[in-house]
Amino acid sequence: MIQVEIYTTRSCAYCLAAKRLLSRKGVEFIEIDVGGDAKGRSGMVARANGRMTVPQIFIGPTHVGGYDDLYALDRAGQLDPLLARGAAPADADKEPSA
Ligand SMILES: N[C@@H](CCC(=O)N[C@@H](CS)C(=O)NCC(=O)O)C(=O)O
Repeated sequence: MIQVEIYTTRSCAYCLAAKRLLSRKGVEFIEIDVGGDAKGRSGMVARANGRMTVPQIFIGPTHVGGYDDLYALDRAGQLDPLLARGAAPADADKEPSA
């Protein structure tokens, strides 16, 4: 299965929601807790094209974005194919929401 990574902090409702959505789908993920980890956080920001909020979710090479983006992908029927193949969805180059 494709590698799924999620940057989180402990007190983050959006992180919990994202993890629940992934878990409901039976997806295993690597959680990177950047709470109190300034170096980890700046690594996340660099990797996430400047986005500073948690969660930041990566599916294989694809930067999905935050929970809203994950949810929108799922609603659009694009999350399962992405999880299955790890390729970028057709509109992956669009500007993600904040
Ligand atoms: N729209 C974003 C909202 C994410 C968000 O606001 N996350 C909060 C924590 S739950 C955050 O990162 N706040 C700033 C911070 O913790 O530094 C998403 O769906 O992921």
